[in-house]
Amino acid sequence: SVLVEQRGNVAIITLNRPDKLNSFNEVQHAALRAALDRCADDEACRAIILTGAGRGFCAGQDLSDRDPAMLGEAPDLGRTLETFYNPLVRQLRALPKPVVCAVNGVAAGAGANIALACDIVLAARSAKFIQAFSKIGLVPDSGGTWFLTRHLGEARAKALALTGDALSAETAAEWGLIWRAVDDAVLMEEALAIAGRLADGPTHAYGLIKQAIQAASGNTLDAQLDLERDLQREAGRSDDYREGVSAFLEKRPPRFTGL
Ligand code: LHQ
Repeated sequence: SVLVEQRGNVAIITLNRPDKLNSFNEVQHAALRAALDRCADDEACRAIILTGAGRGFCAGQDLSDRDPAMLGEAPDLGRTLETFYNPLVRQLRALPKPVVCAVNGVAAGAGANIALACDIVLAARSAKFIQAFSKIGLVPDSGGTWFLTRHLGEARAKALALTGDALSAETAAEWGLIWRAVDDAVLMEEALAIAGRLADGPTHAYGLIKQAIQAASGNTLDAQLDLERDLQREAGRSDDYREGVSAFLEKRPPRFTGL
């Protein structure tokens, strides 16, 4: 249910249940988590692209999955989140390598919020982001209430979550929810260009940059200055820092190893 293709130092991970708009069942959860783990551990993997097969990116939970834990007499959806969705969101955020999400089509429910958990989100102009949860009597999950509120503010976050209305890729980009909307035909080309560039970059520093930016909105300036000091101390001891400065002084492009 997940395809993994290695292109140079970029791993392309494709959610692959197109007849169900790549919605998640347990098998797809396990396959995605394993693919992300493998890339985290593999020095040859220095950037990831997450995308979907077919016309959609991901429609969230597979609602046709007859798992009694989800539709029985007393379902415990909190447990489903704790077991599957929350660890996935935490894994994407903690992964010390950049994750580019190429949203190729509709991203609904948890599918939208998993996209937003990635580091750089590119979307095809035809793609839509839908907080579909309220339409089935649920609450946005997988970080949705956090990402929407942080990126958009309460007014837009609440309206999107309460109405479940679709947000176009273009508006999502204008509002600062995602990085860019691009023409459908060039989505993968653009995603590969960004991921390829990042895969040639100072991977260790990128991991630290993720940490710093993710910590920022929960920190005071004082605490953030301390964190930057600690992370910069670490970055300053990397091979790539030495290489970056040498290359600058020698007026040549750097050859980063990620170490
Ligand atoms: C689907 C799905 C789907 C199964 C399309 N499941 N088949 C966490 C904790 C525990 C439990 C609950 O959930 C969660 C997190 C969540 O993600 S809750 C939110 C779950 N997702 C949704 O509510 C979205 C449901 N889907 C839709 O509203 C529409 O399909 C969208 C707006 C995504 C796309 O609409 P269309 O482009 O018109 O496509 P479609 O509806 O015709 O779907 C195409 C096929 O995919 C269709 O199958 P069929 O056999 O009729 O061709 C759909 O049944 C199937 N599909 N989403 N989530």
